Amino acid sequence: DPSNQPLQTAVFALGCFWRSEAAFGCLNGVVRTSVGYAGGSKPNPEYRSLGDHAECVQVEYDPEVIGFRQLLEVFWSNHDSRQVFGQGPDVGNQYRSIIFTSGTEESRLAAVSKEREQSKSKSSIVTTQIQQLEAFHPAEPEHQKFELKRNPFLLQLMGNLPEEELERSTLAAKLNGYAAELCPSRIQKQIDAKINDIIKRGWPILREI
Ligand code: MHO
Repeated sequence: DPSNQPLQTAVFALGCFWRSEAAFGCLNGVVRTSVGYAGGSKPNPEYRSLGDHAECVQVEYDPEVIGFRQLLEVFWSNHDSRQVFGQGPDVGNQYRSIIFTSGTEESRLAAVSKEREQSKSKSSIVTTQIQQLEAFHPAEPEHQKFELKRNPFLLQLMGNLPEEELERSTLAAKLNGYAAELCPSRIQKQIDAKINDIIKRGWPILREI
């Protein structure tokens, strides 16, 4: 791990989890991402029967590099929190907007950020819920790093890692965001340059960005 600090974990629901995972994966300080279900009570949720859960991303991050506050900014800027019935074409309770917290400080930061978001416009209501995280249920492998898996070129560039390695890899989290074009443009360009360089040098395997 990049520093000696223990990693911290945050979970957010903001629409389809393929996109959510991509949006957080490319941030510096994010070490691992995974998608899953949380916010409901159904035991053993699955994609086609997730019950009352929401689609979520779990973000493991290095608190020396990125903080919960910055993750909240990424949360707000990557979905429309005023949509009652989901995001765009994705309609339903499973796409609702939730900030999961652990402890009073995170709850306070979440509440402050929600008030700030609401104050930007009074003409519609921010629907985002703030909940203490109870359980995060990891989703099926085919939903993990979904955007990256749609890109055989990038998978090959990483040396076609086995599933378990792909799920735990920081590089895979980054490239998943890159594949979806959801990295901040500075990072998107950095990765472009790095990939071009690798290709020019004759296809060694990409191990880090
Ligand atoms: N409309 C999306 C939803 C996927 S998201 C993981 C689809 O292509 O099925 O819910």
